[in-house]
Amino acid sequence: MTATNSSCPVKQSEKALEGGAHMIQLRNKTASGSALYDWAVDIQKLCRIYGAIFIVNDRVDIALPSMPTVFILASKIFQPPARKLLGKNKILGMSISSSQKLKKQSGLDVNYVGLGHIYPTSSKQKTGRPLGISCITEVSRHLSIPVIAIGGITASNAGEVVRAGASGIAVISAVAEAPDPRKATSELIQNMQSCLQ
Ligand code: TZP
Repeated sequence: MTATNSSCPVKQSEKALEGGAHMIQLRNKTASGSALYDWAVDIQKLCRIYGAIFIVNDRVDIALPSMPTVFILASKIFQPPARKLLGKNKILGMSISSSQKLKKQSGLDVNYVGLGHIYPTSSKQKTGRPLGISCITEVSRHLSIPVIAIGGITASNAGEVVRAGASGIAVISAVAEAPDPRKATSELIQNMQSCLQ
């Protein structure tokens, strides 16, 4: 999964999709609702062309109503209220920043968990100590839903992340800051896949 928070998220998404990204997450905490909505419409069109999944971070209002298959990564909106808002055909993910927090969630009614940050990252403003890959193994052992590893993931550590039990990775810097985002995406995917063979 590639997350995009750049000033031109549509172009960035297109490059990542060309490189083989399976999911695009629109993650922007400052843009206006109308800008976000326009980006969401354009990125979702691209995702349809490439057969990829489109996720909107937290913003249920943007993800609704004209986007029937949008997936949501929710860190603040929790089920069941979020579930009601989203309707039946939406898929809900939840961000988890430690295995302790996971244990506190009773009746976890989400479709996947975003776990991070695994390594040091500059993409999150408030970051404590990185969780490290052992946390991926611990959390994925407790869950029967996919665990998506987040934070500081690069082509050189993507393999160990997958070997530790992650079903996928979510990346910003390694793609957005790469000289060639398409190539960077495809290297990340290759390195993950070679660890699964
Ligand atoms: N959500 C999706 S990716 C991400 C978050 C919070 C952080 C990505 O960190 P990095 O180190 O830029 O890949």
